[in-house]
Amino acid sequence: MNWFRTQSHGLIWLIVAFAIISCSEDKVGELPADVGLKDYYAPEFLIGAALNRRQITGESTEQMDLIAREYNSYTAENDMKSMHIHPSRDEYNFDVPDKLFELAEKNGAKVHGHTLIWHSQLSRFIREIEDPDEMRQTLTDHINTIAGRYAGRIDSWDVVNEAVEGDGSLRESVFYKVLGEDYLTLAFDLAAAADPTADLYYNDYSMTGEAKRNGVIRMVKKIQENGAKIDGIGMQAHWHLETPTLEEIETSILEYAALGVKIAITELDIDVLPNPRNVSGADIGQRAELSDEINPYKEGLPESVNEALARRYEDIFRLFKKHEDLISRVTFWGVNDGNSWKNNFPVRGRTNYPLLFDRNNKPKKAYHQVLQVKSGV
Ligand code: 9MR
Repeated sequence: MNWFRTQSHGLIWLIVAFAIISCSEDKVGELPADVGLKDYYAPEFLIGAALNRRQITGESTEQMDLIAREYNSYTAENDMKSMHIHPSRDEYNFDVPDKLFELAEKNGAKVHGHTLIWHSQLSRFIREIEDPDEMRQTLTDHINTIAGRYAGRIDSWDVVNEAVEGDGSLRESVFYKVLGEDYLTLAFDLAAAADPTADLYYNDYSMTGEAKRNGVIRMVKKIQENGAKIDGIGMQAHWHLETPTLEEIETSILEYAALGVKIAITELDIDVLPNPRNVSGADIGQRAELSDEINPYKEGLPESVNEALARRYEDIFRLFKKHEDLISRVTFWGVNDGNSWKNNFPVRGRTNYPLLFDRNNKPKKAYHQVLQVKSGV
C-alpha cells in the first residue's frame, strides 16, 4: 500500500513537472488537458469547488472538462441542503446528489457533503417543529437516511453549519430553541453512527473575528468533552481584497487547529466590489440596494483590480501552503465568475469577479498566481 502510494505520488509529480516545464506565464490558457490546480496541490491539500445543479448534471457542457481537470473535491452548492434533499417528512430527493457522486467517481474526485444541520434553506416541516422528542426523531431520521445512503462513498460532511453568531453566542435556530445546545453533540453522534468513515466538520463564516472564534472554540470543546467525534472545522472564506488580514487568517487557522482538528478552507471567494455597510461573511439577512456606485465594473474588470485580486489569491495560498500540515482542503465557492452567488450578495444584480475563472471559463491572472505559488514558474 505504502509502495503504491509512493509510486502514485511519484507519477503525479512527473505529470506536474512536465506541466511546469511546458507552461510559461503567457501560456496559462493552454495547460495540458488533464493537469490542473488539484495536481499541483496534491501533496498539500484537496482543491474543491461548489457545483451548481447544471454542473452536477453535466448540462454545463462547456465547463465539464475544466471541473474534471481542476478539482478533486466536489460539494453541491445547494442540492444537499435540507429544503432540496428532504423537503417533507417522508420525501427525499436523491436524484441530483446521486449524480454528484457519479460525476465525482467518474472523475476520481471526492465528495464533501453540505450540509446536514443548518437553520437556512431548511425544510418547512423541520422549521415548524416545537416538540423536543419530535425534533430528536426528525434529526435522527434525517441524518441516518442521508449520511447512511452515502456512507463509505463520501469523504466528509458539514454536520452543522453556521451555529454561532458574530458575538460568539449560539444562534437561536429552531434546533437550539427546541433542544438547547445538546442538538450539536446529537448531530455529530448521529453522523458518526451513520457513517463511521466520513470526516465530520463544523462549518461557519466570519471565522476570523475574535469574538466569533472564541465562541466556536468554546462550542467545539464542549462537543469534544461530550465525547462526540468531530474531525474538522471549516472556515468559510467569503473574503474581500483587504479583509480579513493574513494575520487574522493565520491566527484563526492556528487557534482552531489547536483543538486537534483538521482545518478546511471552505467556500473561498474574494469580493472585489465596494462593500456597502461593511457586510462581512455570509449573513443573507444583510442586503443593500443596487446603484452604479456600488456596481462599478459592469463592463469588465479593470487590470489594476485583476492584479490586486491575483496578489490577494497568491498571498492567501502562500499562507495555506505554509500550513499545509493543518489544512485538508481548499474549496472555491463556484467555478467561474458568472456562477458566483457574489453577483447577488449583499446587493442583487451586480457584476462581481471573485473566482479564478472568468465568465468564459478562461483562467484569470489569479489562477496563474495560485499555480505559481506551487510551480515557482
Ligand atoms: O451559494 C449558495 C446560493 O446559491 C444560495 O442561494 C444561498 C442561499 O442561502 O446559499 C449559498 O451558499 C451558502 C452556503 O450554503 C453556506 N454558507 C454561505 C453560502 C453563501 O450564502
